[in-house]
Amino acid sequence: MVLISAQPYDYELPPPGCLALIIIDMQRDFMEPGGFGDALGNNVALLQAIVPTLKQLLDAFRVNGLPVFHTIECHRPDLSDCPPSKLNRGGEGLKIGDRGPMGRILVVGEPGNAIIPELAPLPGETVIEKPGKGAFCRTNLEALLQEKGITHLLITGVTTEVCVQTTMREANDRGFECLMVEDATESYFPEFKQATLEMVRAQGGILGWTAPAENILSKLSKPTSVESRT
Ligand code: TIU
Repeated sequence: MVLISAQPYDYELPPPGCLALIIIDMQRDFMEPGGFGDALGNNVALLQAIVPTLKQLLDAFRVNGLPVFHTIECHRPDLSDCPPSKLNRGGEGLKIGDRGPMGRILVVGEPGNAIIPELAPLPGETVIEKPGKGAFCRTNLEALLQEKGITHLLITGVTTEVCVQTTMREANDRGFECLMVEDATESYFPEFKQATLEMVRAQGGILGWTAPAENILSKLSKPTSVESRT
């Protein structure tokens, strides 16, 4: 049994192949000036802190041949998948579908909608295009995970209290054992990130577990995985 030191208690790793890395919305629209996050009035520079850690996790999954799922928050060019309740939110800045310096905000295929180059998906890695905050809303993510026999999810990406937490709640309700990686998720609001981590692991892990990436990386070394596969 491989245990990861986590809060509120150790997280037991499933057999190899049953654990997936979920990377939520590490796209230019949230990470760079001129995108959706910026248009909402946020300091996007705050999100950069997690990129090296997330890259380490991604590399570890790739080296061990473990499943990785990326998501992007996006809408069709005609915005038919963007309800008015979402389209009309926000402040004075650019709205979804408006043209900004990185193309149309949150529209699929536009330069700003791309995942940042450091974490760009490799051929064969699944990219889930999601119109909502949660990755299970109007996507085939649940079917894909079930098809592959995945039961455990490491949840990472941005922003902690919006798309990351929504996805973790959706996954938890669907029976997945979820761990939010503390230093591989970030928010425009440090206090919201902290509160999210605390609410996830409160009440005996009401939504799942949290742990720093190092606790996972130290248990994902290639020899361990190869050994347990044989
Ligand atoms: N605004 C904000 O914090 N987040 C989003 O709109 N989407 C995601 O979290 N990806």
